[in-house]
Amino acid sequence: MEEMAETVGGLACPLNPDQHHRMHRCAPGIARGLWTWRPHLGTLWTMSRAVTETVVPLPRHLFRGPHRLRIALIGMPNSGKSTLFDAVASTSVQKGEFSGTDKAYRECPVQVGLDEARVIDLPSIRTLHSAGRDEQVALRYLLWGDDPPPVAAHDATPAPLSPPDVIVQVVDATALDRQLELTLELSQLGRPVVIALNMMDTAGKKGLHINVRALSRALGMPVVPMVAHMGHGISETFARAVAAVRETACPVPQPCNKHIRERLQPLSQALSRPDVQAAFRVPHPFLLMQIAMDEGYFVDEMRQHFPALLPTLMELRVAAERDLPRPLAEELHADRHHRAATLFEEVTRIGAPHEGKGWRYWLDELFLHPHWGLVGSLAVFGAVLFVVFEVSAWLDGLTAARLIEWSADWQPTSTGGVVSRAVVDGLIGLVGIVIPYMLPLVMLLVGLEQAGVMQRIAFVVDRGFHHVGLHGSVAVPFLLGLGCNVPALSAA
Ligand SMILES: Nc1nc2c(ncn2[C@@H]2O[C@H](COP(=O)(O)OP(=O)(O)OP(=O)(O)O)[C@@H](O)[C@H]2O)c(=O)[nH]1
Ligand SMILES: [Mg+2]
Repeated sequence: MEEMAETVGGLACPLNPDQHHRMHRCAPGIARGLWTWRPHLGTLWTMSRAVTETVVPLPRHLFRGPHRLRIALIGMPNSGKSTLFDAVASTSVQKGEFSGTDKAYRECPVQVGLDEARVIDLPSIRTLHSAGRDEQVALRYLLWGDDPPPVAAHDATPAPLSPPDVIVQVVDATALDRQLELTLELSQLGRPVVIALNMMDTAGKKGLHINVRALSRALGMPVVPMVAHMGHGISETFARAVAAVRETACPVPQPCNKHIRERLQPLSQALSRPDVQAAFRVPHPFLLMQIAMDEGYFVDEMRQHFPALLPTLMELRVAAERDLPRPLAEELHADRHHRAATLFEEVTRIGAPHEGKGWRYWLDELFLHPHWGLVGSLAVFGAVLFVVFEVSAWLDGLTAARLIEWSADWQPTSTGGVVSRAVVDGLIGLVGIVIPYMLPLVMLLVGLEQAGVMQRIAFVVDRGFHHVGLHGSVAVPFLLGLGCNVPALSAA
C-alpha cells in the first residue's frame, strides 16, 4: 500500500498502514483532549509559529574568536579602573608587568552580548604629553601594542598584547574638569574612545549635575554615567565600546585655539612627510603635539631616525615660541586646560550638595559596612528563602494544587486520553513552577536589583565566592536557583 504522509511541524512524516490505523483508533481520545484545551490551541499555534518563524537579525560581523576585541581601560589615578575591571573580570585574569617598569597590568576575557573582548586594566596615566617613564609604556601600548612601528622597533614591546580597538576612559565625575584634559589628549589617538563617567553617586551628593548628552555631543564620544562599585552603567559601557568599534566612531577632533594653531602651522607642514608618518605610525595631530611639547621619547626617536630633519623642526618650534608670554609647552598645556575648563562649565551645573540621608545612604551604611554588610546580605538570603517556602507554598495552594484537584477525577483509559492526560499533567507542572515559584522570585530579585541591593550584596559576598572560584555577581543566579535551576544555570 502506498505510504501516507502526515505533516508534523512543517515536516512530512511517512506513516505506514499500521500506524495509520492506530492513529485513527486514538483519534477520539486525542480529540477529547484537544477539545478540553481548545480555547488555548489558537494561542499555542500562534506562539509556535512565532518561535519557528522569528528571525533575529545578527550584526554584520561578530567580534568572536580570533576577531575578538581588545578594550583598554585608561584613566587618572583612583578614577575606578580596577573597580570596573573587577566587576567584569572572570576567574581567568592574567597579570603581567610592562617591560622595564614595575607597573602591572591585568587582562581578562569578557562577553559583551554575542561579541567577545579582552579587557586590559592599565596603570594610571595623567597625561599623554610629557609622560613619565611609567606612563610612557602605557602610552606606547595604547599607540602600538605589540606591533611597534620602525621608530620603536629597537624598544622591547611594552607587553605581549595587541593594541586596543577601543579605549574606555574611566573618568572621576567629581573631578571632571581635570580629567577632561586627558580626554582631549586621548581624542588625538585616532581610536574610538568611550567615557565611563564614574563616581556619579558622589558627584550627585556634591550637587554636581552633568549634562551627559551635551558632553557626548561636544566630544563626539559615547559618555555613560557609571557607579562602578555598585555595578551601575557597566554593561552599557561595554556595549557602547563594542558599538563604537562596529561603527568606527572616532572622537571629534579637538584642535587648540586659532592663535596657537597658526603658530604651529610651519612645524605641522614640516612633519607632514609620508616617511615620518610611516616611521611613527601615529596620527599627525598627536605627533605634532609631542614635538611641539618637546616630549623626550618622540624627540629622541626623531633624532635617531631623522637626524637631518630634527634641527629644522627645533628651529620651527623656537620660531613658534617667539613672542609668546610663556614657553610653548606651557602655552599648549594652558590652552588644553582652558578648553577642558570651558567644556566643563558648558556641561555642568553646580547645585546645593545633597545633605539629606536618603534610603540609598542607609542601604550603603548597612551593606557596605565591614561587619553589618554580611548580616544584611544573610537577611536578604533569609527573606528570599521565606518567599520561596512560605509565600510560594500559599500561591501553590491557590494555583497548581487546585488544578491537580480539578483534574484528579479524569482517569482516561484510551491511549489518546492517556496522552492528553500526560500533556495536561505537564502543563499543570509548568504552571506549578512558574506561577508560585518563578514569578514571585524573579519579581523580588528584580526589585532588589533595581533598588541596588543585589549589587551591594554581590560586593559583600565577592570575597567569599572568590574562594570557590566564583565572582560575587553569582549571588543573583544563586538565589534564582532556589526557585528553579534552569534559569539559574543560564544566568550564571
Ligand atoms: N563612591 C564611589 N567610589 C568608587 C566608585 N568606583 C570606584 N570607587 C572607589 O574608588 C577607589 C579607587 O578605585 P580603583 O578602582 O582602585 O581606582 P583605579 O583607577 O584603579 O586606581 P589606581 O589604579 O590606583 O590609579 C576605590 O576605593 C573604589 O572603591 C564609584 O562609582 N563611586
Ligand atoms: Mg587600579
